[in-house]
Amino acid sequence: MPVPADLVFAAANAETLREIGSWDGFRPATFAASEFPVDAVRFERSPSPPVVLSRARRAETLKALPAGLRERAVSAFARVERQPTFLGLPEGRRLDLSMGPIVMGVVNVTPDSFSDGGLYFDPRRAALRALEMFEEGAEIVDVGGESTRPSTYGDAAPVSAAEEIRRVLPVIEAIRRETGRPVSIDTRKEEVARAALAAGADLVNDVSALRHDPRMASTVAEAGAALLLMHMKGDDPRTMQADTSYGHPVADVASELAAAASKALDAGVPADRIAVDPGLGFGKSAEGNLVLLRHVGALRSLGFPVAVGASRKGFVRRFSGVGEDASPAERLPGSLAAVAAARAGGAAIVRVHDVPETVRFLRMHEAIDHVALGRSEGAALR
Ligand code: HH2
Repeated sequence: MPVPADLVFAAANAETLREIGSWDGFRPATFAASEFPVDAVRFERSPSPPVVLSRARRAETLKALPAGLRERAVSAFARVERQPTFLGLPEGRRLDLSMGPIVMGVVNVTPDSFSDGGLYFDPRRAALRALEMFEEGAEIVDVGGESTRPSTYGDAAPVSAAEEIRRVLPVIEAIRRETGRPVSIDTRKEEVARAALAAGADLVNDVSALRHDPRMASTVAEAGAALLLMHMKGDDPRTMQADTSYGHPVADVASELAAAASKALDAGVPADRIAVDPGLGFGKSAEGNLVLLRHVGALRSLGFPVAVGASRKGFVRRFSGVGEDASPAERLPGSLAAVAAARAGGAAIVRVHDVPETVRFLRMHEAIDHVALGRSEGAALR
């Protein structure tokens, strides 16, 4: 079952429409201000410009389109509206995604990860941190044994599958002895995924989106596990920042994720066990990361839950005005702003290092969004 990468971009103002239009030479000047907000449906690998529909007049404009385009536009809109409310896990368990983004806590069992390298290299400390993250409100913990930091942080040493397994397996086993809560393995290597799944991992977070090892998809399918497909430009974290050019970051990333999802489906991973991630910082320019964050909503039109990982990354440091030598904690305000953007775009999962702060931040957003007017509870609070 192929996944078409027809994307729906919601353009709430003239500037967004102009930006989307500029990718294909579309001329938004022909639209009156009264037509906002509009939806632009961009068809991947199609020579035709994006189809732009005023939301107020969507039905009549759709009718006027040629039949082929109309069908694709209608199914693209249907996909955006029918968003997955859960991610399937082994043994019939699920991650509930219906209440806004859930938090995926990061535990790197590495000596050299860019933000927490060395902190959890000891398996007991790593497992304790994972359990603590569940207490703090994480719904899933992502355990990784290889740093994929770009060379701007100094080259990460290559890690063999055997060494990666030696690092992560005791951690997953220790977590499993204490809890059945969902655990994810962050790896590109099929051997590592296989060992982690056998030890009880529920989800494979493949930062190469199946390009590093094509056997990965069938291994995940056999285990009945979930698969998170993350976009990376190129296959090697050490060289991924060498060329960060795109036709347009959102359209290109979406079409590559759609291709990866098709491979996963072909290998037997059910659609309700697939999630996608734009891979912020993985072969993207600093501005490219911002554009992807602003258009998370468009990635949702692929029909899979979208995960976003901006936590503490270099572009967050840079745009939030934090010095290079500042501690990782100083990247928190910028990271939370990225969480807010991901949430606004409808992201289902946010991958973060600062779990309690992010959980509280999201709770506050929920409270603001869902306040029942006219009902005050108990004493006045200030
Ligand atoms: N980012 C990192 C690693 N894995 N997986 C997904 N799905 N999305 C991401 O954005 C992502 C990821 C990089 O962060 P970290 O694991 O903290 O660093 P390192 O690769 O240096 O271990």
